[in-house]
Amino acid sequence: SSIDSTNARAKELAQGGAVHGTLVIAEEQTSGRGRLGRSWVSPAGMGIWMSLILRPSFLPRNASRVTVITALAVTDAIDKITGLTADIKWPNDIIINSRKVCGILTEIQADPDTIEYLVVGIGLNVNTPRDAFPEELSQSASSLFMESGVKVERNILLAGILDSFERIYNKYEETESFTAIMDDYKAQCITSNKR
Ligand code: BT5
Repeated sequence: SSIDSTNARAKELAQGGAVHGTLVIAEEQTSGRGRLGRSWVSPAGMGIWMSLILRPSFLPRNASRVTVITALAVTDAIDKITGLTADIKWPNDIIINSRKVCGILTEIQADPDTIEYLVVGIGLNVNTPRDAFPEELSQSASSLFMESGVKVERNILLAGILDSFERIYNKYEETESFTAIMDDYKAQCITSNKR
């Protein structure tokens, strides 16, 4: 129900041998983390705060591809379940109407040639009302509820994200071809060809 950070917990579990596909999910995070020591606001009961443990067969230098796959999975699920059109802001933000609704944090433990484990964290503002965001995020952050006016069943959305993720990720692992995935990413990325 409440945890410091699902990414931190997932890394502990992965160190202890948790299997590929293990999911850590919480109602609330008390120290949700972004990249580079930034924090992630994760109030109780309003969003999806989760981390997936993966043990990929591909090389460490391709680990950031998981962020791309995750961004596509999240935008696909948002589109299918809410009808909202979400864009991707390179490298790890999901944006609706110029505001951030989701951030992705990918962390790896690796040797030079082998990924021991990878944790992909997803923070998605689902039913967050405007006044639940701190003042400093009031211009930049949004939620699916704020954008559509409709509350979204988080379990359904969670299932949708995992479904899309599994489809895209497995296809990549099986074929090791990233071209089609990158084409989809570029088509949705609002920062392509911009300074
Ligand atoms: C991210 O970092 O966008 C990655 C966020 C990942 C969060 C998930 S939640 C589950 C898992 N467990 C964790 O501890 N983390 C992951 P970054 O690109 O560095 O963006 C962070 C910045 O986004 C902050 O400095 C704020 O400006 C802004 N921000 C913080 N909380 C936000 C929120 N709830 N909605 C929108 N923007 C937010």
